[in-house]
Parts: sequence; structure tokens; C-alpha cells
Amino acid sequence: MNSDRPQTNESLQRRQFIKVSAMAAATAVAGGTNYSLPILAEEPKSGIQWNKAPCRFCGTGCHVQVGVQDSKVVAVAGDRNADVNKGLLCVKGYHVGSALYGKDRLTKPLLRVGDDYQEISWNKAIETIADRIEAAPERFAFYGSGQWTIPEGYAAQKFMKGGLANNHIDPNARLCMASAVTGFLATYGVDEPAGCYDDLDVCDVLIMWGNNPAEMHPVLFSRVTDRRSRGENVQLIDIGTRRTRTTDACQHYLEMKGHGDLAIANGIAHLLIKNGTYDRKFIDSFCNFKAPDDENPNLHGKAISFDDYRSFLEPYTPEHVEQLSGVPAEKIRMLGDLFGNPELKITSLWCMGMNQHTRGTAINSMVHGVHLLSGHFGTPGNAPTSLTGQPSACGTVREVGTLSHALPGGRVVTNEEHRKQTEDLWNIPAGRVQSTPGYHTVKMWESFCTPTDQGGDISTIWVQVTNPGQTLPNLNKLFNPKGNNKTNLKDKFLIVSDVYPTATTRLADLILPSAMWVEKNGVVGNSERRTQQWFKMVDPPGDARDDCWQTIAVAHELFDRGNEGMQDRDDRFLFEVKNNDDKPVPIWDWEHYYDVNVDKHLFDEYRQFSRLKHKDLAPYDEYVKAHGLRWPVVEQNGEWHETRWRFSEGYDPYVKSGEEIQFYHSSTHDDRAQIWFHPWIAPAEVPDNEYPLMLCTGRVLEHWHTGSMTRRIPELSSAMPGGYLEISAEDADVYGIRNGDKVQVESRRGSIVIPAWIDGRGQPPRGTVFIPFFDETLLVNDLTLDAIDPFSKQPDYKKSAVRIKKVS
Ligand code: MGD
Ligand code: SF4
Ligand code: MOS
Repeated sequence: MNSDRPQTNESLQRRQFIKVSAMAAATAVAGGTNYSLPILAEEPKSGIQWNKAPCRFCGTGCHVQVGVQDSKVVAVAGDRNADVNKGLLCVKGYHVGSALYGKDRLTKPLLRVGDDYQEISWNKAIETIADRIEAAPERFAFYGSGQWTIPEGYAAQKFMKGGLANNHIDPNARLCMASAVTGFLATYGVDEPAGCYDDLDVCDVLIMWGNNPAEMHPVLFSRVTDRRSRGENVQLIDIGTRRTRTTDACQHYLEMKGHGDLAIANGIAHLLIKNGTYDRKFIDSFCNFKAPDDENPNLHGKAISFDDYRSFLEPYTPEHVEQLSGVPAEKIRMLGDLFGNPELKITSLWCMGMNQHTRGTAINSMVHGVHLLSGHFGTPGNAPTSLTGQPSACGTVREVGTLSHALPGGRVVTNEEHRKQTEDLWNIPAGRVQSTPGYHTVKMWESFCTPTDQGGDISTIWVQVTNPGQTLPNLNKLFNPKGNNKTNLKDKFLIVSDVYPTATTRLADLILPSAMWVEKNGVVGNSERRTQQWFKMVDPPGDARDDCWQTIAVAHELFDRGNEGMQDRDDRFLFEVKNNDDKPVPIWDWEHYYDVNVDKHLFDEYRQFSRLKHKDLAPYDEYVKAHGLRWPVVEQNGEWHETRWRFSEGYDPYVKSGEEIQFYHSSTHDDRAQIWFHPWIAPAEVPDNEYPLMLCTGRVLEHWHTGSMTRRIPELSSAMPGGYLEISAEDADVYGIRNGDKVQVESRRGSIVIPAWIDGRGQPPRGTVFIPFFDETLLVNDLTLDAIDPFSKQPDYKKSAVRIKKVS
């Protein structure tokens, strides 16, 4: 309960009500009329129980106060005590409570019978999954999510890699921030941003590299724009491929072509060296130089000298960068001058523009490089920071390591020592965790959609908290074949845990109804390393149950059947939880799942993994008290302290005194970060005569991803009802298209018909178009390309060549 909410104080509310009513009456009398003004006609609701939770939607991680009355969420308020949002929310946040109450919530397990579904019991559902796994454990895959809570992801991870000795587990966040991960690893030797949101409160310059936070991380963005309204001098620079609401708030808009960022970063580095404005002391003390190793491509490349670096950058003059990127040479000089000025505090932000990029690892490393080379690092306001889309892409995917090559706490399956540590912490037999990475997302779905006799060796996928039928790239290759009777995928079996019917459940063989958000306990981790906890507040509808319970119930079914993987070294169940009397609680039995706090047990087990890479987490109970804590969270004199700036003396407890800056997980083992050179390379697909336009895709303010939740909230779906093609007025003229006309958009992979919106929400320049991906009736991923970055395996949703034709 939050005692600091004057609005919730019943007596105060009543007093206010009476006062306002009396005033209304007084006004009415004074005016000589006999009606009362329609203000506060109804007494405000009282008896509401308030409790904290992070917002369900984006990676900003705002805190809300959730109001519950009569077992229903009836109100949501911004939480004034939360550092992240200080009481503010965006339009999605204010309506997050209604996401629970769409009319068509899934409430029963459903099994496909021909073209129809039959309601089945949970027992039957759990047995069906166990049957599929037993029949071919190595052909089973788990497809998870950055919207999994930390305990959910941790349980799935342990079940797969520790229980089934199967590494085929990967999350949707592969589509989202995998290139940020490889960028951090290649640069610092360890994942996740060094800076935090506080940088936005103090920076002098904020550069957004292909990022639209005004729509995607609105509350975060308002932290900077509010400073401007208060008269503070902060320069905002938008480097992007189309004008957006973010552009409207910026002093500078640098319009680039796709992959122009690679040239721009090199252009800045070129100028810093040419003008002698790089930070000699910083690089001499804290950095090495790296370039790709073309003979033996690998994430850590090869060492080069500063002179090599300088000569590789030689060609990237402002004029050459202008040719490659489309950004005028004088703007490149402007960026060079800003980075060359040590007095300025510069923060860079990026999200999907740099991550959904077939050179995503390269561009991530290069933006870190520009900050390191110029010494804009490690002090408040000086930080290169990647944002994540999902509420727990950091917490559940990166920290818990639910990627197919990873293990908890920054470990990887290819490292023998890491496997051993994991096996010891899980108390499972040595050799259980396999050393070969499992399939990454694109490979997993390609194998699922390829007939078994043609090498498609994944036969069952269990999907939780994600909607791949709408969000995988190139759906006609990676998802739709499952529903096509001619493709001979009859032996493939798709299990989907969701809260609503979706583009994915449409092709599912087994649908499991899940509990969502405050219908269950949860812990998530946002973009700034902040771990946040909440408690269950209302019951899920019908027979919907927690995803984590579902995983544990299947594990226990296998345990009952004698599956050795589900036992630890002492023959105990892998997910054994004991109560205060030291007795195992049958948490696999739904009736007993909430007899204990399973989240707390899983979290406190998981937190032991966090120390190896100095991502220390506090005990669960500390998060109950706080509005999130940023790791490393370290105990000093009996108190738990969070960390705002990593690698920086005075802020990061792991930096030795006198070191100033210390990259203590350096891949070169010398406490130094790596500054990378990478050449500019063209996108995987570029417009040509046949497909002359470049298609970019993304989100909009009102909708969360596939809209499965937000399109069921009337206020949001009415505000943004359907998908559209954004096109410039000039191109619309060329094709004879007017607003609202239906346009056929076709790529080498598919085609859709969609209404045009000329200079709509955003304004794409000539030669480019934009389509948001929230509308499940207009699947833009029928068009997108599935080319991936060689290191992160993340696809590029921002650059597909298309042609268009007016159809009505
Ligand atoms: P969401 O709509 O977030 O999209 O892609 P998805 O993860 O596929 O799907 C979450 C699903 O979980 C919804 O169906 C929701 O109903 C369900 N759900 C909500 N709560 C719960 C719960 O508690 N339990 C369970 N079991 N289900 C729940 C996102 C992905 O899309 C991402 S992260 C990115 S960054 C990519 N971006 C992108 C793009 O920019 N362009 C295009 N064209 N495609 C993209 N795809 C990717
Ligand atoms: Fe929720 Fe993100 Fe909006 Fe904050 S900015 S209220 S976390 S959707
Ligand atoms: Mo994707 S992690 O939501 O941007």
C-alpha cells in the first residue's frame, strides 16, 4: 500500500466531494438557476486498494499505482514515488488496466480437432505437451519473450537447458536487441548500458540514432523535453530515415539513407582524429582498437593499432559521408564539433533503428566507439545508451540468458566453466548442459516450417508471451507454411500460451489461456538495469493460469513419468520449493501454486548467478520495498545500494579506487574497452527498378506491438484504428494516390493491400514508405526480409524493397 496518495484517502475525498458539491450548489444559487453544474455528479470511488506495479508495456519501465476494487482493476495512476516516471504515464500506461478486460480473453485450454477447437482440461493439456516432448525431446523448442517475467524466463531456461539438455530456447527479443547485446560484448566484454536515465536529466546534447522515443518511450523522452520547457539549454538531434514526432521536438534533423549511420559514425571519428579533438588521455588509458577479422569472422575481431584505425577512417571525409548517408557534409562537421568539445555532456540513444540492421553489431560498436574516442563516457550525461522495447528484454532475456547460446548471469553454453557453474547452482549432473548453441529465432522457425524429411528438425514449438504469427519477418517463409495444407507439415505441433486469440493462436494446435500482468506475481528488468517487482492483485479469468506454473506443471508431469532430466543430483524435482516447515509444496498443482511465493524462490535462486559478471541483484524482499533498483546492487553496511554509472569510479563499487574508469570485464583482459572500425556496407536489400521503394516498419504511440492488448482497449483502438501506408506527397503524386486510397504493396516475399496516408503520423522522404506492424488484419511481415546480422542473428525490419500500385 502506498500511504503517500492523498487522492486515495477516503475521508479527504469525501471532504473534497462535499466541498465541490457545495460550491456547485452555491454557484447555481448565486446565478439564480435551479440546476447544479455537472461536476463530480457522482461520488468518487472509495475503498480502492492501491498497490505498485511497473506498467505492462514498454521498456521505459514506468511505475503505476494499480487500484483494485471488488477483485477488479478499476484505476491506474502514475506513481509519483517512482524515479523513472515521477508520476507521469503515457496514453498506453493510463489504459493498461483495461488490457485485462477485453471481451474475448482466453479462458480454457483448447485443442485443435480438424479445423475446430475442443475445450480440454489442464491435465489433458499438460499431458499432451509432455507426450510431444517425450516423443522427440531434441525436436522440441521453446519460443519466449522479453515480456516474460524474470521468474518465468528463468523457469523456462532451467527446464530446457538444465532439464531437457536442449538449448533450443530463444525469445522474441532476438528480433529486438540482440545487436545491442553483441555491440556491448564486442566493446566492453559484458552486456548492458553503463549509463542510465539520469543522463537525460543532465546532458547538454542528446543524439537519437534512428530512434523515435516520442512515440516508443514517451515518458522517458518527456524527461528531456520538459527540461527545454523549463528553459534549460539542451540540444536534441534526430538522425533518422523519416520525420517523426521525435523530429518535431528536435533542433536538428539529419535525414539519412538506410545504413547511413555506419558512414556517419565513421565520419565523426574521422573528424575527431583529423582535428586532433579526440581524447588522447582517455584512449591511452582505457581503450584498444579493433577491426573485423575477415579471415576468421568472430565477435571479438582482431587487434589493430591507432594508426591502422586512423588510416581505415581516412576515406570517410564529410563529403564522402554525405554521398553514402545523404546527410550534408556540414551536419557531419557539426556532429564532429560537438563530440570534439569536451565541455559538452553528450548522450546517445538508440533502439530498433540500430538494432534491426544487418550490420547491427557493427553500428552498435561504432556509436560506443565515438563516445570512447571523444571521452564522452562515464560521467553523468555522457553515455551511449541503447533502449529496449519490451518491459523485460533486459531482465529476462539478457540477464537470465534465455537466448539460445546463453546461460544465466552473462554465461554462455560454449564455455565449459560457465556450464559447470550452472550445473552446480542447479544441482544437476555434470555434462547435462549442452555446449552447442540452440537455434536462434529465424533458424528455429525455418526448421519448424520445413518438412521433417527435408531437414526441418524442429517438430514442436511452445510459444509464451509473444505473437510470432504477426512479428516474425518474412511470414510466408517462417510462419504461414504451418497453415498451408500443401506444405506437408502435418507432424508439426504448435503450442501457444496467450491471453487473447492472435495471429499465432490461429495456427496453433494447442492454446493455453494465461494469466497476465497483475493477475500474477512478477519481476521484470527495464532498459536502465532496473529490476522491478509486483504482487498478484486480481484473479485471472476462467481457467487462465500463470505461464510459470504451466512450465513447472509440464516439468513435473515429465518427472512423474520418470524423466531423469527433471531430477537434480539428489533425485529431487528440479523446481522443488519448500515451505517454512521445510516441506515440499506441490506447486505443480494449481491449487497450491500460491501457497508459497514461487517468484521469490525462483528469483532468490537465480540471483546467485548474477555476481559473476558483477550484475549483482539484491534479495527479492528488497525489490518489494523499492520502486526498482539498478544493478549492480551491492550491500554496504547492511543497506542495499544501486549503481547508476558502471565502470566509473565513485559510482560503480567494482571500480578500484584510483582507476577512474575500469572496464573490468574487458575482452582483452586489460581493463580496456575496444574501439571498433567497421566499413560502411549497403543494406541487404536496396531499391532497384523492379522494387523501387524502401519500406520501413515499426510501432505507433497508441499500440503495443501487435495490438493484441491495446486494440482491445476502446480508447486506444479508436484513436489509432488500423494499419496504413505512410507515403510522401511527392511519391503519392507520382502514383496518383490520394489519402485513403487502397494501395497494393508488394515485395519479393509477399503482398498486402493497405490504405495510404500521405504525410501521416510520420513523413517518409521520397523513395521510402512506412507501415506500422500493430494491425493483425494487415500483416506487414508478409513483406519484410529475413536477412540477419552475422553476429547477433537479428533481422532487419527497416529496409525491404517494395513496389506499390493503387488498387482503388
Ligand atoms: P506482442 O504484441 O508484444 O508482439 O513481437 P511480439 O512479442 O510477437 O506479443 C505479446 C503477446 O503476449 C501478445 O499476443 C499478448 O496478447 C500476449 N500476452 C500478454 N500478456 C501475457 C502473459 O502474461 N502471458 C502470455 N502467455 N501471453 C501474454 C514483438 C517483436 O516484434 C519485437 S520485440 C520487435 S522489436 C520486433 N519489431 C518489429 C518491427 O519493428 N517491425 C516489424 N515489421 N516487425 C517487428 N517484429 C518484432
Ligand atoms: Fe508504459 Fe512505456 Fe508508456 Fe511508461 S512510457 S506508461 S512504461 S508504455
Ligand atoms: Mo522489441 S525488445 O520490443 O523493441
